Amino acid sequence: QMISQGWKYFKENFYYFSRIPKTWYSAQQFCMSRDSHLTSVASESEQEFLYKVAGGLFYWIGLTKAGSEGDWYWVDKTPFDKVQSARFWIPGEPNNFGNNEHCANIKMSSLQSWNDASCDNKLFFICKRPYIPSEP
Ligand code: 2F8
Ligand code: CA
Repeated sequence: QMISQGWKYFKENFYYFSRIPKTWYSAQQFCMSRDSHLTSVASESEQEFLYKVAGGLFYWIGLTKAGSEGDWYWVDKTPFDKVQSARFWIPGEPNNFGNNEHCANIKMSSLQSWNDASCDNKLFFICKRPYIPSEP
């Protein structure tokens, strides 16, 4: 069987850790061109997997804001659980610094690792796509 080159497997999904920095939007475009999206983070074990592979470098994740309230949502359509997700922000974040921080990244090598930043920053990024077994 062909193994997805450059993609890491974890619990039913493949993850791609880019080596080239892009704006949040360009990163999401890149992920979509590879049948994926910027990653969602739906559990503590997933968060732990991601920050450990990230190794202290900054990576965009698939969390951004929409609507008049500026509510956070996952670009892969995973429902955003504000209460369960609160523990993954760096203390004091998200702070919408300069009123221009509408995209989230993994900034720290820690369970509390997320920061909101300007979507125009060029960062590495993480794509996620489900592993779909094919029939024999
Ligand atoms: O102190 C936290 C603060 O640090 C930076 O702003 C000075 C970050 N900016 C970027 O990463 C672009 C803020 O997002 C962060 O809240
Ligand atoms: Ca911030």
